Amino acid sequence: MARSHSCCGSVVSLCTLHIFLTTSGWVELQESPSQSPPIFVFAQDYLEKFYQLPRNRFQSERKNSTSVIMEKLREMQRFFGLNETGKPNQETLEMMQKPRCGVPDSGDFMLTPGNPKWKQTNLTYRIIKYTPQLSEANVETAIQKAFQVWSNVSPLTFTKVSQGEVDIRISFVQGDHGDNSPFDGPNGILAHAFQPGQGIGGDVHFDAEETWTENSSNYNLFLVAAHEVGHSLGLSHSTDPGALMYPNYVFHDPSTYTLPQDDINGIQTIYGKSVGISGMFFAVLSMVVEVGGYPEVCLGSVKGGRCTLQSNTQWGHH
Ligand SMILES: [Ca+2]
Ligand SMILES: [Zn+2]
Ligand SMILES: [Zn+2]
Repeated sequence: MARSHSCCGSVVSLCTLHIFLTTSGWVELQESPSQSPPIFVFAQDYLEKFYQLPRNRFQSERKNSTSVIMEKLREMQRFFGLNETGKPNQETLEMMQKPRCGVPDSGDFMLTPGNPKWKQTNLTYRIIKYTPQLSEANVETAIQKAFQVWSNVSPLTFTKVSQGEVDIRISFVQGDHGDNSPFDGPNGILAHAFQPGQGIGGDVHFDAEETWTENSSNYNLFLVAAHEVGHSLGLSHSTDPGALMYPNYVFHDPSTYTLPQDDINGIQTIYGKSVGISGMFFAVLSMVVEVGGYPEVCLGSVKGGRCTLQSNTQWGHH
């Protein structure tokens, strides 16, 4: 895994801060003058965003919730496979600095509880708002490839629509954009997406203040989009650092990217496997019945239940 482990990360530089663990388990900070925000605010903010630590409206309330914070810290450390100390030690703070998805690692995300899924397998999407950093064609290619990662291993199909109502709306937005989950400027939270459902359900938002790329520099749009589409389809975060649904951004070469087994298992648990050979058989049968003749034999590879025919026409399953 090509995971980056830089100490002086991009969100908040913690390297020059000295941390002393107190007997109560929380921290006292010895800050160099320009360091802001302090670590405990940073750590609490992280736990509030991603581990459902209740938000305290007043600074004074924070003092009373040390045990709650420690429990949430342990939960976070458990998720990332760190030592479950309940204390914001160096490795914990470094993990919190990594750029990541805005969807929480535990509990329900904004919408309906349970395990929502799309009832139909033929889904539509629309790119509502583009980023000026990439050409529209490049954005469309990245998004299309992101959907393909999932359609390759499931019965799902995705069709791009340019007008009207669709299942999955995609947009680049910044700051507070009306869904109670504001973006935070460059780095930090890169994007988020909603579970399957009506209205905002399934929608994908990218932080428009990130630098979006089609290469290895931060942040590769295809990789982030493929992750977010996983949420749009009903998947939550994986603790497997190799999985696409791992919450932190990890670069992989997009040109050779294949979906890790953990994610394949996840999507197939919800929607079943791609229709594959047996589905092809029935598709051929129905085609014979329909046109009263024999179709061309599938010579190409069967990908995502699709067969590329000799005549170069594609057909799938229903
Ligand atoms: Ca951001
Ligand atoms: Zn995510
Ligand atoms: Zn949003």
